[in-house]
Amino acid sequence: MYEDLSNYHHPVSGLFTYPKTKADWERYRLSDEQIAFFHEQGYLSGLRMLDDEQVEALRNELSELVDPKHPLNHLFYEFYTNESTDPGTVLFHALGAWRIAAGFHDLLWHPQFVMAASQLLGGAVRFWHDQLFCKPPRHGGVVSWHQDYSYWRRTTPLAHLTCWIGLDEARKDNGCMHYIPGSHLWPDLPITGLTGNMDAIQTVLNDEQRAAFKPMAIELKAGECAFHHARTIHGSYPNQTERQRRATVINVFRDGVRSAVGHEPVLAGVPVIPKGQPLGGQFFPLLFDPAPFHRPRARTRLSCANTPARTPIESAGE
Ligand SMILES: O=C(O)CCC(=O)C(=O)O
Repeated sequence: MYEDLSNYHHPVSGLFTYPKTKADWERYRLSDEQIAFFHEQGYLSGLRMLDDEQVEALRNELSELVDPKHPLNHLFYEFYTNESTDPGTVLFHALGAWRIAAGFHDLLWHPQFVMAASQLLGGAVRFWHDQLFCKPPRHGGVVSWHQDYSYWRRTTPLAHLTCWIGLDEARKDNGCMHYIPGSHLWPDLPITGLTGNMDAIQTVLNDEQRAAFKPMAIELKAGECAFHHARTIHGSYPNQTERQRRATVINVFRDGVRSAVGHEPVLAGVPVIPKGQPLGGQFFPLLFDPAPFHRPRARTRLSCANTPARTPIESAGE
């Protein structure tokens, strides 16, 4: 059955299990040291998100999604079978898999993801969009150094977070992610391109930033993830191996982020949100609200306050 899964603001498959009690939730909580590391360095890597079976299920869904003839391909906000500007390399990149495939949809409510995101953002977590980044063997293209927020200025204020999840083991030789530690404290930089010339960003850095530009390779096993701040400079080198390098990315923001544009949609194909209005409704579900965890008197309701309920979609006016 094919339908737009953005109509469901709760999990629709049995791929993941969701905590039922407060104690169940606690096991996903990041430590104070992990949170401090994120705020100092602008990233946090090495958390296990998916088991082998879940990785396999998402790979299977991905193998259908990459086909431009998929019956729901029109639901992608953006879809590039090859976004590379270098004709010798390939970078598959698409936004919107959550609307089409149940596993990628349900991943948004993954307890490890929402708990960590809420701690790193310091509040309730609202969905922005997802992304798929795939580099085929031998000629997988680069993702050039960039800050995510350069591409997201149509939403404000900056309270955004990215989670990169490996669907293959990612090593230096097949194009793993790299971060520039500390660059989340730098100002906003202009867009210098997402593909093609890896080092185009160098043209907009000052001498101090160039001196501090020390890439950190983030090698991860399949199913592990890394979070980064929306100003953290990141990129990935080509895949020159015989192995694939596939990844899915979830982008979220703290609830309350508003539209900064009134004349165009914040994402291709979604209705225009008036300037100044908080994002919400069908395309921007609230994924997790930590407030119940901080209300000492609500103990009986605490236990299942964040268990994704099988309820109809949130009202458009939320
Ligand atoms: O997967 C990649 O290589 C790049 C991902 C990326 O740019 C991102 O997660 O923001």
